Amino acid sequence: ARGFMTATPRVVLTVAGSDPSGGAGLQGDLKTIHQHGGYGAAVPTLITVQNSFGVEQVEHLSAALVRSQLANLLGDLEPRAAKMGALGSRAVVHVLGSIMGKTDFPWVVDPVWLPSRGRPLARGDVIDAYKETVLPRAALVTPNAQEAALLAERPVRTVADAREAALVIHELGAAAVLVKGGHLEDEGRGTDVLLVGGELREIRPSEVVAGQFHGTGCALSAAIATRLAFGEPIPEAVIKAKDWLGAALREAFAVGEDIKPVNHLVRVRNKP
Ligand code: PXL
Repeated sequence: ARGFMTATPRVVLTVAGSDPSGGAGLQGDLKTIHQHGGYGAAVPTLITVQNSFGVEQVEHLSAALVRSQLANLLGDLEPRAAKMGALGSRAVVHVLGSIMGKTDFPWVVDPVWLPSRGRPLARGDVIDAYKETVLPRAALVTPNAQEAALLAERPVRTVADAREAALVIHELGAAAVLVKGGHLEDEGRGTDVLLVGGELREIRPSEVVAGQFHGTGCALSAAIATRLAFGEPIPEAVIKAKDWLGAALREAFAVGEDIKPVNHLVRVRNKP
């Protein structure tokens, strides 16, 4: 008789919005997780109407529906790591905070409130809700300069500002903080600041890829989460995810007529 191999993959969960254009959100995350060797599981929080020109419309799922999806899933599957992207409302942020408190795997929190173009992905005052419930339970939070400024309540224009903001966000309870430098001014552009284990370091890109791309932040946080699922420590996971993202931008896909999505299919050179 023929035997069957039973492989147990590393499950990586994404809790995010739907981007039907496939570059960002759930769709982009699943591709990223898969490309890094993880088994992607996905809980949608909101539905966008979107193409390469931006977000046209946003419809939020109820907090109760997000809660049942998560409770049902986590009663069965056992993720090794998770990431959260757009949550959309205070009520959903609170649901995530309470679920995180009952899990023992690391959560990468990508605070997504505004898309690069189009309608806001969050309504009402979600920032305080993040501070109260989600940040204190995050293994890593990955704001860009604008999001870091909102969390830290100070301007973030230079690498020095990003370092200060990372310290403030760590004080808010996030175990580790990555302030992404893609929108910093001048020579700071592309330099990320990572605060982990009480140590601040700057991570320079091997090359700054000019242009605007879709799905960049989502791809980075999903790649980091998948690396954490394989047991990689945060600094290595961040550095290697960023290397992969650089290649994914250099070889961005020509899909749609306007902003190009990152190339999730680019080879991962240092698979976790
Ligand atoms: O880029 C952030 C982002 C995250 N999640 C969803 C999005 C976007 C940007 O458009 O649509 C669902």
